[in-house]
Amino acid sequence: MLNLVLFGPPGAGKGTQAAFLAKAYQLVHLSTGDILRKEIASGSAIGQMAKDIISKGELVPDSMVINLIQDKLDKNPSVNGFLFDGFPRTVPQAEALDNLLVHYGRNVSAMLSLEVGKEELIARLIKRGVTSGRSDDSNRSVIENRIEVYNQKTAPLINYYRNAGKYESINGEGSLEEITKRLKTCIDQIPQNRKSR
Ligand code: B4P
Repeated sequence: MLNLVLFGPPGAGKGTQAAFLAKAYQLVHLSTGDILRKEIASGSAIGQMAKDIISKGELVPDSMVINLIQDKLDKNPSVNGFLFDGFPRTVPQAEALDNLLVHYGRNVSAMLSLEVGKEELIARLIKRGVTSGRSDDSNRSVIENRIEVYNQKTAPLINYYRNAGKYESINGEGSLEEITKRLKTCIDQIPQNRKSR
């Protein structure tokens, strides 16, 4: 089994690369950003709560995303593995994920961290904002706030996974194909004992 956390700041290419990797390794792709955007589009109670938070570039409450992920794990009991994209984003989320995976007899095989410079991140998100219609890609100050929130609340996860011996750093700049190749090389080198559950 292979359970991967695809990690990085907003605009690092998580969603982009997750699509390639999920297909290549036959993993269930779980993007909390995509799940929340579907909740917003459907007008659900969760979506209504998340909408304003996301448009300001803040994180939704931990309990909300943990429950959404738990629901997806419940619905996919016997799959090859999961690709977590945009989750966990805080230390309490990472702890909750570890506990949930233990419950299902799984563990995190590796955390793949895409490294991209701040100006490149901003340029990518502004470009996407022109066509995506996403409220959180709408202006530079919201994008800068997302990067700030990442630095304060999400970057500490690097140490969390480093301490667990699961942190892998990958250069996230270059062509899509080059980055996919780097990620695959890294995944293929994960020791077998980390892929056994
Ligand atoms: P996400 O959907 O996860 O948004 P994101 O961080 O911007 O990542 P995304 O995957 O969309 O972008 P990507 O880097 O692929 O989250 C949105 C919001 O939901 C969060 O801000 C938060 O409010 C909330 N949320 C989600 N998960 C949460 C959680 N766990 N806890 C609390 N709140 C949560 O790519 C960006 C752009 O770069 C794309 O346009 C792509 O085409 C381009 N790109 C990618 N690779 C490139 C490359 N190599 N070269 C050039 N461009 C590239």
